[in-house]
Amino acid sequence: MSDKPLITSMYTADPSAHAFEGKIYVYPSHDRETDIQFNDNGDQYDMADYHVFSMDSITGPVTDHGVALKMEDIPWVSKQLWAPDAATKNGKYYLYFPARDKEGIFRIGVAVSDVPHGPFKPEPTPIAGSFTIDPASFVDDDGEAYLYFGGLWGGQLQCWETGTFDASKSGPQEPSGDVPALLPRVGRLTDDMLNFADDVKELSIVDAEGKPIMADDHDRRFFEAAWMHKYNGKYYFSYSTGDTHYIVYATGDSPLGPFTYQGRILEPVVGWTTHHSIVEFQDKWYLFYHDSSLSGGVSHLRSVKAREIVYDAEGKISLAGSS
Ligand code: FUB
Repeated sequence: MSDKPLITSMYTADPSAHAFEGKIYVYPSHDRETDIQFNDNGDQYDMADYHVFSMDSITGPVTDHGVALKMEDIPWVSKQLWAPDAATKNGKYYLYFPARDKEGIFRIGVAVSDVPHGPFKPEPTPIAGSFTIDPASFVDDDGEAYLYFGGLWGGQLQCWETGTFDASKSGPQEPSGDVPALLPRVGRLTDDMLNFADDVKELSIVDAEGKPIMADDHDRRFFEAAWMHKYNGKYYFSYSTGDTHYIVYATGDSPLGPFTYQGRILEPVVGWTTHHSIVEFQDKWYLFYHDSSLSGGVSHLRSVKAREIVYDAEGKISLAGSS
């Protein structure tokens, strides 16, 4: 497979890829130019709509299905349509997306369509009990659906340590020292996919000795870009380490964890952010990710790419052709 961007007609990032109806559908962020000052709060990531893309084959042409959802149509949103994901259940398609509400607090919304490419009709309010960014949906083989989410710094996860929003912790800050790292969150979804079925929980990530990954362990602690997939009966939770720029993963026996850290999938790419998804299509597995090479390294102008991944006999992941 080539290392070229899949889409060159616009900047796209945070690709959530799914095999729906015999095709690959990609649900990315739609990056755009902005004159907003760059900062570590991510204000320059000022996206206003989503396009959906599909491919009949991993090397085939990419179809742009046009605007699937835009900010003006979502009553509760003030700005920043960040990394989305999609799911299907009960014959319908659901687009989950984070955005700032009118108070500037990130919440997660859901929008519904009869077809995988949309357009999607947004619910009038964010999902009750939702907060922070980067929703990743996962429908298990038994039909139970889950939403994983969370993101540090601009993503505001550190503002929710006490359970209510603490604005004084906004911006590029997080716990440090001899304390466990902040954890991503998971919520079980109701059968209609529009609400959390019960309280959102922390998703435990531990090392090989069963000890929590610590706050100062920036090579391994969760930062953002949650993703869940299942391979050979095991649950794989993968994520970005943010300021150390790795995509890493942990495995477990339940979609609710605990998860044991396993290793890296992707080394740092051109640009600050790294964000991915993992999907099986036509008996092969692919990592969708982004980098900023097409824009010459501008961190908020990214492009989606794909690489094949393989598993060894123990279920460890590596990029195809890398070992
Ligand atoms: O695209 C905006 C933000 O950048 C995403 O929500 C993060 O995961 C990072 O990729």
